Amino acid sequence: MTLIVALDPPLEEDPIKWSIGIIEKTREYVSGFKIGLPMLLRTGVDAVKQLTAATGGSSVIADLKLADIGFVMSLSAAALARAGVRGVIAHSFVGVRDALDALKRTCEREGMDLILVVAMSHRGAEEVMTPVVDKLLGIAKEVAPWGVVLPATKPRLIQRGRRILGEHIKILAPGVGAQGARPGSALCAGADYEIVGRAITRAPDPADAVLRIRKEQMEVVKTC
Ligand code: BMP
Repeated sequence: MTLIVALDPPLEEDPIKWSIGIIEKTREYVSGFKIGLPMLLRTGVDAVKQLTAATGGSSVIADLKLADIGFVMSLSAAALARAGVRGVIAHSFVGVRDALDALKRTCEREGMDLILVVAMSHRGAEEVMTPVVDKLLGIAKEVAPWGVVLPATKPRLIQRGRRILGEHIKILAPGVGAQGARPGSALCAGADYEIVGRAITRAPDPADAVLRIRKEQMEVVKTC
């Protein structure tokens, strides 16, 4: 399956109840779920165990976009691993030595997937990140994480990432739906998963939204 649901709960909802509701409606049709700071700040890491238990085997990725020295990033990753979180997202721009090298060792020790942000979906990413994308891809290649984040809104960056990183590193692409990219377009460019948040979680019927997005992914992939 090629879909990951981004769970970013509305402030007026109970974040855990709201997330479990979405997880139960969609888990059989998706590869996993992504949680981030808006959730973790409100629930703390222990409550995340309820989410990882509710997924029934699909994975939960913690999108903290870590960007610190290796020692500190490792503390965050290890705390998440102990709550049953399967993967953690860090920024690639912090570099390898004393940073991502240490985080990678921690992830290996904790049995966790490391995912590095190489480029981003929003327009401001053109100011600093996109101009140095080859450098960031070089860091990702050296670290050899389980996966990288490349934006669905900029398919040429996904194509470039696939060419430079080869076939073994997974590409996760956010930006489908609310940010404008069409379901399936990032898969056509070389991504393994599309990350979709609001187009699913804010839909009146999230299960129906997932099914429609999957159908569109399949139709688009047939034409690429
Ligand atoms: P939505 O489909 O509602 O736009 O959500 C996209 C999700 O992907 C959000 O959780 C956001 O943090 C994440 N994301 C993104 O939108 N762009 C990036 O470049 C990197 C991300 O992690």
